Amino acid sequence: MAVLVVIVAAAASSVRAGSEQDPEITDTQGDAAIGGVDIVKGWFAEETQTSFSIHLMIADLENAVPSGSAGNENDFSFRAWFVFEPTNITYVAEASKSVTFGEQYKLYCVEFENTGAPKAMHSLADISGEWNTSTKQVVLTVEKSMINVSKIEGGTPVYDSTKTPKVGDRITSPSAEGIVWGWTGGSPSALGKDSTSAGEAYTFSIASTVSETGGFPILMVGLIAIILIAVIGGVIALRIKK
Ligand SMILES: [Ca+2]
Repeated sequence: MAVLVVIVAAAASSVRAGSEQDPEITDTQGDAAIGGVDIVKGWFAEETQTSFSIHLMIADLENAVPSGSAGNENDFSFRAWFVFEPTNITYVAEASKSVTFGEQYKLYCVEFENTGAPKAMHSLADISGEWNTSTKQVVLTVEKSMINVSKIEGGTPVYDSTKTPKVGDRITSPSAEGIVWGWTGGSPSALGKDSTSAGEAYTFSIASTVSETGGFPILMVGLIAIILIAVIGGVIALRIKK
């Protein structure tokens, strides 16, 4: 029986998704330099065969109201950063609100300097999202087929659709940032920023080893059956010996 418990526990821990109660990203409340960007937590959830969602909870999201006029405005953006482990490519899902462009949701991949500092964000696609002041959440939904960059060569993303997330693949080191951008005469400068690099690895939990209806994985049923047969066989063999 102990063997069964160990195997079932191992199967459960290999698939994990975040939640509001168990977020991958946590940050102090009340530490933001400017109102409207105080990140408190973030989590990766609602995973299906083809997509997953990133939730960022902002304590004072109701204060994230763009102001000013075109060419001289304060805009807000929230970014969730994560690394897709098999390719080591860093992605950014971004929600932004601005006077000029309104509400926008985008996915980028990130190019780094040799020093490890971010060099450029390459725009990959528009994504769907929600900016909800009543739940204090910004939700970004990423299609897995968009996570298809294998490397960045000469400043250009190189696509390889075989590199999209598969069973057991991981996204690691998730982090988040909230930014207020000041645009004066077309040149942006960061007015205020709240960010956290805290995070845990998140394992993609899709596909055939996990039933879509939440049923028991067929592989696990097979394993347990084999163990039961072995145990029963052992007991019978011992009795015959006696
Ligand atoms: Ca904070």
